[in-house]
Amino acid sequence: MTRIAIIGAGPSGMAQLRAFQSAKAKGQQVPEIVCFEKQNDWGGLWNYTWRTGVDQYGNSVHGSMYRYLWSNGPKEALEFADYTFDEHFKKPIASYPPRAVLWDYIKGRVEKAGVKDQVRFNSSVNQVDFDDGTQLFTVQVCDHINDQTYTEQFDYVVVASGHFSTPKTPEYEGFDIFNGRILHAHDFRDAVQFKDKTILIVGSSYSAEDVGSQCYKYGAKQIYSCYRSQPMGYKWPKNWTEKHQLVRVDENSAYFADGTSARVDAIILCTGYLHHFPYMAENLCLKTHNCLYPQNLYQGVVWEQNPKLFYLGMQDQWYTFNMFDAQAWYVRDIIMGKIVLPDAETMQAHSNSWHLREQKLKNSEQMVRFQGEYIRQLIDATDYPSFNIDAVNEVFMQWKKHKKDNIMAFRDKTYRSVMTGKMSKPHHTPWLYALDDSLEAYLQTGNQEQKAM
Ligand code: FAD
Ligand code: NA7
Repeated sequence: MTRIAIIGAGPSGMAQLRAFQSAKAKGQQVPEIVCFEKQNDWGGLWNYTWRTGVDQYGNSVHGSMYRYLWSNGPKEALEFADYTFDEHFKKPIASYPPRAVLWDYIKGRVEKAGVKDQVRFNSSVNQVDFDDGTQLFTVQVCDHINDQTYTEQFDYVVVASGHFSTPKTPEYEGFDIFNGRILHAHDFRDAVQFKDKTILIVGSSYSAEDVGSQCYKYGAKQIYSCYRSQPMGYKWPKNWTEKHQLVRVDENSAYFADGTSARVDAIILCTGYLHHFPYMAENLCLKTHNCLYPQNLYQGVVWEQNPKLFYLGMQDQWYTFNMFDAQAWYVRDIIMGKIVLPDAETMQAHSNSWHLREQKLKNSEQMVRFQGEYIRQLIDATDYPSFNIDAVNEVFMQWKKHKKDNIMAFRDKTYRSVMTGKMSKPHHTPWLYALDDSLEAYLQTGNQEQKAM
């Protein structure tokens, strides 16, 4: 029987499991699937861990999410087309759920599908090689429960190990003598630790914006953020100042390109992540940065040099869960022979044309529409339930506007579900005052007066 290895049981790996299960539910013969997950549960980044550095087995900690993380985009933009929020929660919920609520949602679909027995938890993939003679992949795995390493062979490999876990950490002059704490966003876990502190955020993208906002919400005294290329440019609260590029630090202060300086207690590097696949043989290893159309991946998923290998979710992400679905259904249909791939030259020409188009995108609106179009053509090729991509693009446009209007209140806005046509309900407590991020607190009804910790 054809065997498939999926590496990682985060949202992308879970989408792949669900894609095959949906074909099986329609009476189709599906291959044998083994999903390897190094953590002890599924959900990927959404499966929160307090750990930083290395985990209990000596592996690098995968988690980059923190306590109090709420969705940074509306749930209406990421909703599964085959499993709506209404189906899962049985009641309307607001548009920006906390991490635990989204984790519950993504787990709900695959629990319903009954695919958990295909996942080997506490199992890290250490090495993947391909044999040209046998046309098989050899996957070496460490089973951490039994502390044993073994190998198995597979016809296809789907890499779904994410790309927001290996921090990109620039070095600035003086970091080695700075008296305060320096950490990367990957190791940021609890904003309460920065209460009454003056912090410097380096970077100007999603992590910078959200880690800074968390610290503001939980009582940081003063926030400075500094940018390399573009300021974030939101209307920040009075105690948040955006600075030019960081030049150097000394024992207690940071110095910026515009000649100003500031005393700071801690520096949080929100400087992005590396695509890092240390377990892949060199000729199978994707090398890219955080962009919308990584090179060498036909249709954003097929490893052109060996189309038995696939990568899911490697793009920079406006769209997330439903994009992983579109990709997973597409990969499933290649493996099941329903989609026939063109020759290598045609695949490369196709990828290059998308790559060149990406270079010409000028603003976030064009980027959203570009990613929407990419997803649309994947969905059109499979039986994944079709949905109105233009309407989702418009949800993103509203979201951008709401952030521009008020960066500390955009999470109080509501949006219409493209999947059900229903408007979401406002949350019982404005985001800024909702200090408990638990699923229970979020789902309870009535206005909650929550006290700062
Ligand atoms: P991941 O979620 O990273 O899952 C990969 C899985 O692979 C993990 O379970 C990991 O343990 C496993 N794995 C890795 N290496 C191995 C190995 N060698 N062997 C076995 N298993 C392995 N998206 C949104 O839609 N909304 C948000 O609000 C949002 N906020 C975010 C906030 C932060 C701080 C970050 C970092 C990302 C955020 N994202 C958000 C984007 C996020 O990337 C996606 O939502 C999603 O988690 C990606 O799913 P994935 O399965 O591709 O990767
Ligand atoms: P991103 O979106 O890749 O952004 C990285 C940011 O870091 C971006 O502003 C970069 O500025 C900045 N950067 C990178 N290197 C440096 C150096 N050397 N000095 C200063 N600034 C630097 O990563 P995020 O972590 O924000 O977001 C990743 C995901 O996490 C995202 O999907 C969210 O949902 C959460 P640049 O513009 O390149 O000059």
